[in-house]
Amino acid sequence: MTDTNTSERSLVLIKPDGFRRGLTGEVIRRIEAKGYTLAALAIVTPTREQLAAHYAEHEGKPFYEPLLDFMSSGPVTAAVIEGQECIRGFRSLAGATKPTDAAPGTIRGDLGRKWAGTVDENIVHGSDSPESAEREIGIWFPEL
Ligand code: DAT
Ligand code: MG
Repeated sequence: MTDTNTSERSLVLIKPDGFRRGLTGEVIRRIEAKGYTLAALAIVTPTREQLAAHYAEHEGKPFYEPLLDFMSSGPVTAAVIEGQECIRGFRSLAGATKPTDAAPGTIRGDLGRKWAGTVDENIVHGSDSPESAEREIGIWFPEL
């Protein structure tokens, strides 16, 4: 990973499990406490089309349909966050994909756990590269 002085933007989603459990404020608190700023914030009930675009890279995988079902099961909070290296930094705050493996201190490690079902419910999404971030921001905040 190259370090950069240029401010970047990342797309964060607080997924339906996080929204239902009332963890929206806690996730935003951690983002702000880290020092990143909010550039956009919205509560959205995602459409299937939005989710298919967002998760296009996973189409055909065994967890793809359960993932779309889960992600369309209720409102999500979408945010654009800003700051130097915030893409990598938020992934670090979020922790490993599987909440069982995510380190304590991370969002998924502290607040998530394994539940019954095919898909890993893990509270948050964060973009994984500058290219993904710009693509995903276009899906959730077409006006930006
Ligand atoms: P991440 O969200 O950490 O970037 P990802 O992009 O590989 O992970 O996968 C998207 C989501 O799909 C992930 O947050 C949870 C779910 N998922 C990924 N791999 C899975 C698996 N092997 N079994 C069940 N769900 C999975
Ligand atoms: Mg991903």
